[in-house]
Amino acid sequence: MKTIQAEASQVPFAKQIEEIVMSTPITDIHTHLYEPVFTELLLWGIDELLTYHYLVAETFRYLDMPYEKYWAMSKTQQADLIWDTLFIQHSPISEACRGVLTTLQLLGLDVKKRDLPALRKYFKTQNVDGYITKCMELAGLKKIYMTNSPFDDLERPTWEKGFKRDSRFQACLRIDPLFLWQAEAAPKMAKMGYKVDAGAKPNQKFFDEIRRFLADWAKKMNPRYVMASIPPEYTFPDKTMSAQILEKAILPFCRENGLPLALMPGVRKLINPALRLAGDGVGLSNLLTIQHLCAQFPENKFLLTVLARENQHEACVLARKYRNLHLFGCWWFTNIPEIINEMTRMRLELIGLSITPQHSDARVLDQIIYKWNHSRRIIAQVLVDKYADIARTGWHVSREEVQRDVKDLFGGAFERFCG
Ligand code: RAT
Ligand code: ZN
Repeated sequence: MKTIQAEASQVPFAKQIEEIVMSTPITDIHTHLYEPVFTELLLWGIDELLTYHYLVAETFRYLDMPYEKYWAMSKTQQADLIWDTLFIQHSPISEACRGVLTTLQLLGLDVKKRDLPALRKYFKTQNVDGYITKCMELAGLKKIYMTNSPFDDLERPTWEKGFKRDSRFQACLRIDPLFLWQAEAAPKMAKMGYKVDAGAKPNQKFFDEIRRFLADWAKKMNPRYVMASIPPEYTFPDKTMSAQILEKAILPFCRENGLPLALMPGVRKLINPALRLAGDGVGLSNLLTIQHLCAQFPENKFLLTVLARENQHEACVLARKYRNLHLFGCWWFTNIPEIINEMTRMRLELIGLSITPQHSDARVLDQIIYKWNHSRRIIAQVLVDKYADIARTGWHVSREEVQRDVKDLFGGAFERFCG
């Protein structure tokens, strides 16, 4: 066996591992990107990069202008303001700011000139279809998973009409309003032709109707999994409508159709409503809920990413106990180098390679470039340390073995888990 250490005379150990991690194709299992048929729902280009909601929240730290004044501006004016505030008046060192710079640099643009009009000119010359391929190549992605909600009035009509699918993208069925039985769920479902009465006492017919809704949408979308983000307080089992819908409609539906249920606990929605999409916060989740679900429904598969840093260790321990649980990604506020590093080490040390360490959560196409570049670098460093630790015992890995392991981390373990 030709081990990586045996080749060390030509290329150093760390360098070889880094090269493998930087070049292995990735399945990006959670984004907010769309196939081009969804036209303006697929965001891309410099103004979208600058008005990313992560940057909107950071900009308001420096402004005293009323929130509404910002929202009344055109997209170009908003981008100008964010550029000036976060990149010119201060140095762009936050992760989201740095991300814009990495993206531009890897696209071959000169960030040093600080010339926003020139940057805009570059994006004007791109066509969407070719640009998707270009971004995917620069990020090293083989597939982009979308977030697709039947409750979204903007995307629903396209699904209802039907269209020829783009093989670069994979649908995922997002059902937050139904999962949490929010006020909008029943009227929207009724409008779509499902007999669900928000006020009535739930009976078998009611749960069957929800299953019919899920089945119809799964048929339209052919999703890889069903997904919901949930608040820290979400509890199961419980007497709530939401818990009953989960037990009697969503879980049986997922089970019978072999679809994993992806849960994203920890979000406190709109703690500052004036910030709109940028206004959500984080809270510590009660992961007993996840424990109950995994234990009570061994035939269901659960994907899990948790928002609070303080929940990550407990989530790892749960994954050690329940093989119907797969951990993925460093989600949203945890998608910063410090926490990616910590979470990736913790997961590898407690669970090994049966995890998916990252997803991009990109909302703007071009972001896949920086999100994956930054994450790959950290994952590479963690793996170098882990392989070095076992090498000290005399256990050496071959190039093929490292490639196998990295493939698992970048989609292989996920595919095997989903079946
Ligand atoms: O990270 C984000 O962009 C958030 O706004 C959320 O969309 C989150 O990722 C989610 O999927 O709920
Ligand atoms: Zn997301």
